Amino acid sequence: MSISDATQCATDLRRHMWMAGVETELRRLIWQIAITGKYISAKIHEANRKFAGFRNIFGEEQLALDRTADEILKAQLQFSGFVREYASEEQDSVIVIGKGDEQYFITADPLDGSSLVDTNLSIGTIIGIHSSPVLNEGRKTLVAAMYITYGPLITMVYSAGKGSHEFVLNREGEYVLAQENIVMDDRGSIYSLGGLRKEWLPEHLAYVEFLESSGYKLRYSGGFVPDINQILIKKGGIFSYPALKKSPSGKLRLIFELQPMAYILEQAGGMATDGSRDILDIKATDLDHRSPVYIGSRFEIQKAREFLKA
Ligand code: AFP
Repeated sequence: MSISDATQCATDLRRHMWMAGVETELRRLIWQIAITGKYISAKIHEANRKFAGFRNIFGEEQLALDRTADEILKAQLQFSGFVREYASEEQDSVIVIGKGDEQYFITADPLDGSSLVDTNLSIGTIIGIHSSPVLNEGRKTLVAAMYITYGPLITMVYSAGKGSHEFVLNREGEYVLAQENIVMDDRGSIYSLGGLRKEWLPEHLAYVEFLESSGYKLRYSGGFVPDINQILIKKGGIFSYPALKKSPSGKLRLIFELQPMAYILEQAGGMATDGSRDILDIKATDLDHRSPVYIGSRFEIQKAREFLKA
């Protein structure tokens, strides 16, 4: 039976994963992380209510939110009993949270884009689930990836290596299937670019001029999760945070941000590259490893490779 047949009536997350044949412990872990999104979202709302009208102290609250999201996530992962090590963008080193015989190793950006909280734009949580220690090539260690968007709706996209699927949190607090097996088109019509234009390298600028002369529309929020979500849900386009003159490795972190998103988009038929290598084939050398990125539908990524080679 195909996943599609089997999940016709499997609209909630747990049932969907079960019908899709996701292995028991991984299923429970993904569920536990998805639920954590509810607690993090409650904290975002709490902070916004508490500090509305007091913008000058919002910076402190934003830092506190990052830490709070990290604490909540770490506690939930520890509680799950499935996680041996936790690597978070909020921590300087990998933290051992298990007893030593647990199956999974987690990378997390608990609250990406937190500087946007006061603007009421969407922000998100990004998770990589690995079967071995995380400082390696993502393609060798990742067994699942997921992200949660905190926007007008809370949505969650996960892939456990059998397609990428989108869920929406409903009023009853259940994640309900919105799209199963998302398939991106070969080519899209939007572009989303980070970094200052004056800092871009000539080959990147030439690529952007190609996109602009081809009629691509600019769509950039400054939040990696909603910007990638937009490309996935619109089924095409390109997001790039390129190498910059002052920072040749760009801004975004390989294991916390780029590899989980590359995993999800590849599972939907998209691609992700640093200009020459697939993002998932890059071996992380340290937790702070950064990389330029071009991620989206196939046509745009292949074009980016041609321009960057030239
Ligand atoms: P913050 O978590 O500090 O808000 O950074 C967000 C982010 O890491 C990522 O979500 C965006 O894609 C990127 O930075 C935006 O960077 P610019 O502000 O340079 O456009």
